[in-house]
Amino acid sequence: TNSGTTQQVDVAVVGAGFAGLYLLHRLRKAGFSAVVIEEAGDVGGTWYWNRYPGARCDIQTIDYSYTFDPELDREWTWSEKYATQPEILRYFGFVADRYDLRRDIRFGTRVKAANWDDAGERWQLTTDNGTNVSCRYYIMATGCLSTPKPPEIDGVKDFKGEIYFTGRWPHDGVNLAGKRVAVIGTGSSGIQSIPLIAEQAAHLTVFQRTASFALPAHNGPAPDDRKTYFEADRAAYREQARWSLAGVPYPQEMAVSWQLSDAERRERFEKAWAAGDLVHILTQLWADQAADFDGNALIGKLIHEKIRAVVKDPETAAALSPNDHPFGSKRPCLDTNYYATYNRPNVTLVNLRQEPIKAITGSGIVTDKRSVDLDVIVFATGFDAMTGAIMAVHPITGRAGKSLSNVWAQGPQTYLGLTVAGFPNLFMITGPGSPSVLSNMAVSIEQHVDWVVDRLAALRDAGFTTMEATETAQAGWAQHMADCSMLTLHRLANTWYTGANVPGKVQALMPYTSGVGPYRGICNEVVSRGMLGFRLTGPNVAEQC
Ligand code: NA7
Repeated sequence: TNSGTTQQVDVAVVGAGFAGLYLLHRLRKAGFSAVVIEEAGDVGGTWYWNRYPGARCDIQTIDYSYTFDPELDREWTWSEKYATQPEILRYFGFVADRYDLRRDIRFGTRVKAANWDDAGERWQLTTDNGTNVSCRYYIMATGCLSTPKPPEIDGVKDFKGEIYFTGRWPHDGVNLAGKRVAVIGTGSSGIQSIPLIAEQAAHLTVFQRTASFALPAHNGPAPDDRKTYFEADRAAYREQARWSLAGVPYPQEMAVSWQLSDAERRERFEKAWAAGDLVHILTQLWADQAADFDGNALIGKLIHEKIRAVVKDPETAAALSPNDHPFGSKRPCLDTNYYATYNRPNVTLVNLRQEPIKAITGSGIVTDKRSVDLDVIVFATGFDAMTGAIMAVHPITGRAGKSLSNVWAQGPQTYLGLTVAGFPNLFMITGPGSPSVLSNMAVSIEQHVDWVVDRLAALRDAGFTTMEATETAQAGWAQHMADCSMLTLHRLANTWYTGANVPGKVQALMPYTSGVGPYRGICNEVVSRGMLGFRLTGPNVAEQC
């Protein structure tokens, strides 16, 4: 309902991507009125914005799908092992149509401020186009990699040519034919786009700060072994994914590296290289690959060999071979022709470790050693990950006038990655503290959405009106997060997982590192133990702790 210029709903959601669409569907089915507020012109989230050449999913699309409705699962078949961005965007359009979701989504709208009204027990949202929103529950479905990082390089404004960000690629494409192009950044976005940009451009100069580990995607039809496994019993396959480490059904590897001979290790590695699957190579080589420095270092050496075998110029091969972080501690990439692209005569790699960028000028990029004239600069420089979209986009003010950016000044604090003490009835999907970016997002998103909507329905049915994490529970989660992260190698790399990619950002390992299955077990236990760690209140019920 609308009162004046304020829309009254039970639940407001920000974001109409993978999470927001499923939230809207589940909220409606649970009997809540809901509105989704979305800045973009249509559904799709990440896949709406990231339209750069070569943009693809790098979790197999058989696994990167909604699973909540077996009929939907049957109605949609992906054309490839790794779908392209346009196909994934079509999928979200299909889902939005199938469940008639668009009528409750306000496109082209931003939330400018969100304030908790303690007396009314509601969130009051100010939007940038007229109607404000008053809601009992406020849910951030804003994604983990949604806010592009500013370029942080002097002189960007002086550049007279064209500038593009992979994460905000123009919808009608970019003509790079015959142009002198630079790509800055060699994470997933750079590695996916560089081979295609090289085919179009007159000359491509890649500016690399940290080399990423990349392995060939071997894209094509979905592999037979996986398809057979999936088709044999779809429900069992999905259930196994839900209780797995990374949200893709693979068994726990038991053999540790030193139990295997060189030949056995090489055989496993070659199999992983041929599989072209990140989750396979990140979990199936040997049991100590992600926890033990020496067990891990064996993988780096094997990948360096692969790079040397493809890249003809030894200096370029050496620069492309990561030697400053353990394999998997920074997100590895899947590529199609990435390393081979450096054998093209029209491609140059600039190693910023040896010659940092001094400035961008009117005509190009100047490093300590050279000056490169350019028509186009592409920033594939990443995102203010995990907290950016929640914190930077608008002020969120909770109980007692406390703002989330102040509360998180020393790093994000959450309970289960879903809630924050002092912010009643606020939820985050794939927030910091959730396994999200270390998993198949599809599995994490569905689990978070189900858990949140189930709680809201249970609260309503029991007469509660607010739900808030206690400080004690939140401190406990921080301790548990820290304990888990000491068991992995993620803490040894400067990455967007730790906030290191954004100058001035507080350093903390943001995702939960022990996997989606154990995480799901904890969330279930919180419920079975009477909402352990949450304070619930309501007009007709005594306060519970
Ligand atoms: P990433 O993975 O954060 O990659 C960004 C890249 O840009 C990375 O190589 C950075 O080097 C580089 N970068 C960032 N800022 C600069 C500056 N100022 N100068 C030079 N180089 C810079 O983002 P992506 O978009 O590629 O991928 C994001 C995720 O999307 C990916 O992990 C998948 O989950 C899908 P650095 O490593 O910081 O030295």
